[in-house]
Amino acid sequence: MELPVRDDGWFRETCSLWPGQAMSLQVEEVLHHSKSPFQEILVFRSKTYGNVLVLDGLIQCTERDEFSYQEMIANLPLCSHPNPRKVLIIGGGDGGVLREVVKHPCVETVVQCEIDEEVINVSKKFLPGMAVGYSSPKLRLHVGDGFQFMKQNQDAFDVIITDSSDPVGPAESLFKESYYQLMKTALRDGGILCCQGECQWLHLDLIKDMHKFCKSLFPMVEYAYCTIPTYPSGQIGFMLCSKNPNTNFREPVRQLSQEQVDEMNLRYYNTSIHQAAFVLPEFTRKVRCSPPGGFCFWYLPVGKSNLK
Ligand code: SPD
Repeated sequence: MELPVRDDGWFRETCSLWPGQAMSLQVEEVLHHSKSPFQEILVFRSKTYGNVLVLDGLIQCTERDEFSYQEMIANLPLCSHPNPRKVLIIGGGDGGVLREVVKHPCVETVVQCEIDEEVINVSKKFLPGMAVGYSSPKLRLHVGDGFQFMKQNQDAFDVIITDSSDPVGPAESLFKESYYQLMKTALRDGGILCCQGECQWLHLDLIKDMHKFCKSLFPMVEYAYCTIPTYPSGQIGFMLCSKNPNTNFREPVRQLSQEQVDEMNLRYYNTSIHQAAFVLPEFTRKVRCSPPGGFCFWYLPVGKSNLK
């Protein structure tokens, strides 16, 4: 297996999902390189971003900036639910989302369903600051396929978080309507889901399609985003859906005090950034569509929801 580090000592992330651009990190030492039954796993120590986990050539997390994504994908849904007691995480093998979820005292049980046990083991070894969640007594770890797991566990969860890789290869199905339908049946009444939602600078068509089918399935749907230097274009988004028509994602029903933020050791998430995460730039509110005969722009008025 060829080591995906260039002769000049740099790792370069390229992908058909972001043509013509690349994120590069300088490698100090390759710590792990293997091929699991599911994917190629690389961990290296970088010059300025700490240890970095790369799956099938795509950066999943770095020790320096992972907290923004992991805190947001966990806390946006958890603070939007009045009493999340049982949580399901699909994916998230590095453990960072799990670390954030178990911090909430009201959360009693977290089921993590990760298909690739090797990612869990590698993360425990090289990303201990993320994998710390695996020692929580609240955890029930299930190594297996998320689709199968949800088919067998219906009406079971208050919150479902999908921490997936990008929609190329195996993770592609996690961005489809059938997957969201399955999550809907696995949620209890009033349940909320939050999924990795790619980047508005790169994947506006995908986001628009996802938003459309989500609106056909759930009464409340919103899109939010955070900044993160090592993801493509420095941002990543989140698709949030609720079975409760009264959920207002923009005004979290559970607002953390500064004391709670400090106690939970949050470094990105607070109530203000929760509220701000749903304020979208004009180019995202004006979603392009291409009807027969040309282009049109749907102007989406400022209101309760940016994407209608
Ligand atoms: N472009 C990379 C998107 C990766 C999202 N998942 C990251 C896993 C971190 N827990």
